[in-house]
Amino acid sequence: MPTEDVGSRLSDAELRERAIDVLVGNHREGYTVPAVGLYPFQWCWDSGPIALGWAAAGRWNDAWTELTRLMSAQWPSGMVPHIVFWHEDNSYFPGPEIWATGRTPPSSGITQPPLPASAAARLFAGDPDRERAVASLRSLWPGLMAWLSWIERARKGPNGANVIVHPWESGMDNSPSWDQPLSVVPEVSNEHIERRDVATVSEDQRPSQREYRQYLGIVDALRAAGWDTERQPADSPFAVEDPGFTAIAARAAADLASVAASAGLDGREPARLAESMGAGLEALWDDALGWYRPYDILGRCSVGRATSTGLVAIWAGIPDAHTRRMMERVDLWSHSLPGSIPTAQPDDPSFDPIRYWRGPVWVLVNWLVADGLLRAGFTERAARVRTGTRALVEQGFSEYYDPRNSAGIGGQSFSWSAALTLDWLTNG
Ligand code: 2M8
Repeated sequence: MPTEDVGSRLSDAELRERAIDVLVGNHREGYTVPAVGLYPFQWCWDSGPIALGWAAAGRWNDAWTELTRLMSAQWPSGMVPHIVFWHEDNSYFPGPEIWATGRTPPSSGITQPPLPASAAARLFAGDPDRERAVASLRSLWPGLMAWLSWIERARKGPNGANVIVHPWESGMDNSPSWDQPLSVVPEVSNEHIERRDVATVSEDQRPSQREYRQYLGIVDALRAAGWDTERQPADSPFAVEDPGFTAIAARAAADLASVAASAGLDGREPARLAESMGAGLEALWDDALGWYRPYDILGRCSVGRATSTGLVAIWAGIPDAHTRRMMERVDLWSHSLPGSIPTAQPDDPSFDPIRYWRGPVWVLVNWLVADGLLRAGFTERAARVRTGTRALVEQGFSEYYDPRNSAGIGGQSFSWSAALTLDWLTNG
């Protein structure tokens, strides 16, 4: 992200200072909220990028603490919850009383992609204090491995890919990829739901009311089944093999395997998991579409078109031919939509340029794709994604951006947009 990028208005130093201000403003005791007001707790996969942001800011203790705090909420099965409600705050719905998981600290009862495991490996490799790096990784290791083992054990689908039991587990909540499996999910039984997100963000940028009622319908079903994290794919009315989740899990296992030996740990088990999850991901490749597609277990078919959940497979390390085919399609999109990579296919009827995961550009998706491209040697394409992302974040660290005009929308002063900018500014 060099300063001389065409269109740059801010210097690296100015951008850096603004990004640090966002993280500082969102920092709580030992963890960082994604956005004040909109998301006032600790979110699982957000913690990964946020930890990298703290490291890039030189605040290594905060970086490690972000991860240890998250992992301290791990369930005995190995599941790491997608939200940890560290304190009371009624500005978010559904809060702990709806989840009613009975856990201390209060948490949701579903997970999110295990990006924090990759963040731990990155922190370990980069931390200038080697003693702290070794001690921190060694203390996180059993929990991270238990998480990945639980994913392999309790969330392996018929194609060998990883199963999500709620769209929230994908992190890409209202992606058009979930429309078909969600269409058979019953809505929550009670009449009244108290959405708070629409108090902060315009309703046309958020999931629909029907989707929300179905999200809560799934929570109802899992709660009624007693939050048994060993059998959630059977308990949920929504069970889908997700390429994005699988890619992040496969890469997490590979990242842990790659640093194990230098920390005096055994890398054989994470290497085995990486191979197994990587094979599951490949099983989701749809050669006719030229994209990775989710598989709906209950409907017994592949679903969705070209969306971000298939594209982030690039982060895992995939065959070059698959990367090329997906990026050729992305290049076609960028003729009409200059604001970098939309999260859904622009000529699909489901596309909506401002509605959350149905079209807008997200810094995290760009970062995952650019990193995967770079590692696979697609240097020029990776640089293009970064340049496009820089033009967005210079306007402010928004939650997401309209790909038609690059306007920053959704929540503002958003943690991972700032954190990943810091990572790029610091680590190239
Ligand atoms: C969004 O999801 C939460 C539910 O988990 C929500 O809409 O209330 C998603 O963008 C998700 O990926 C993200 O982790 C979370 C916090 O940033 O917000």
